[in-house]
Amino acid sequence: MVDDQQPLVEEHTLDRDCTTLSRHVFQQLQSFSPEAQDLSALMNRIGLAAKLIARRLSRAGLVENALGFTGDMNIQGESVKKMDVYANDVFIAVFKQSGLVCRLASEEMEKPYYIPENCPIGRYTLLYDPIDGSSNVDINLNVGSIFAIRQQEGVDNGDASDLLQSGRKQIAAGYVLYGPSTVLVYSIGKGVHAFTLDPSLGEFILSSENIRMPDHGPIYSINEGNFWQCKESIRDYIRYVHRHEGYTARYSGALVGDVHRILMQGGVFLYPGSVRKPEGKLRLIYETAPLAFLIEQAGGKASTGTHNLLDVVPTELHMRTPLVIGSKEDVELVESFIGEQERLEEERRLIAAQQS
Ligand code: AHM
Ligand code: MG
Repeated sequence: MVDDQQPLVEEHTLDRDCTTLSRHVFQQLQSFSPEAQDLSALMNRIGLAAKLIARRLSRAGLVENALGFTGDMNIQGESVKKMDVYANDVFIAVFKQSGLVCRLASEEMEKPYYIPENCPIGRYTLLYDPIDGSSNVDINLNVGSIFAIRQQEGVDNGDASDLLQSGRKQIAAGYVLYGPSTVLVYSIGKGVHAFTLDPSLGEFILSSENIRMPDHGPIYSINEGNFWQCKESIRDYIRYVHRHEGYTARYSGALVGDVHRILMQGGVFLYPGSVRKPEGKLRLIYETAPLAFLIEQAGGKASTGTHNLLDVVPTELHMRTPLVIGSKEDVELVESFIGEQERLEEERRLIAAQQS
């Protein structure tokens, strides 16, 4: 009896070990169509970028020029770290000569980067934040990469204007979390799946399939150091969770880590607008929209506080949005504090941005 079952156990283990990223995409699409081939190859390349970045992070304290600042500022006016530049270049390098991606747009580049030799055939654009939470890099805490894939629409005369569309145009999105292990979470609009890098194989292997997040969780994740810069509505929300049992705070300084916790355990992450900066800090196209796509796919919700985040149409590549993301009930609780008045203010702000 036991002997009879033995091969089954091994079969199961082998099957799991063979469920690599590219195979999983084919399984999801149930075809070897050109679209499935493209998406599988795209995910495979993103996986390669993640492995290269994970390798450098794991040895950062031992190699020259891995840690610290470059001395430059990026388009956001933030000091650039050496690891930001390395990771940005890794994504470009893995997509060169891929024949898949014509344009890449990232937090670290003012304008999209074109790979002209791919453009006649490669109709995809990669949007990415190469190192999210880079303040954690020099102290060996978790960081991430965020990515989204969009299909190019129409002719691009060099202004990439077709990128200025809502997050609903994303065909795939995800993130890589560089923590105690390296985890890649992705969705192509068919659920959310997590892969763990098996260093002995050098492969991302499926570790959780069809992740569904709870409708409510105990975590609230916000930089409370900004309490007095927050609008009164957000201060009221923070007071509410302080006064009610069942809430606990977690904030790592890296969005990917905080959102991953919420994806797995439920709760809410907020980076709201402040009185002085109503647009908040996080960028729409390569930070908040990809995460919103993923969290919706897992049964959660993402909002600016007043509007569904996936409906926001960017007015420029590096546009920022406030973010409230996580379990449905917890996001709706935050929204209930924000209310009608701020919803109207937000609408006026978006219309003004579109007209300017
Ligand atoms: P980065 O991509 O430049 O690292 O900025 C984004 C990060 C997020 O990962 C994190 O949630 C947030 O900025 C932290 O900001 P703050 O230090 O203001 O709380
Ligand atoms: Mg970031």
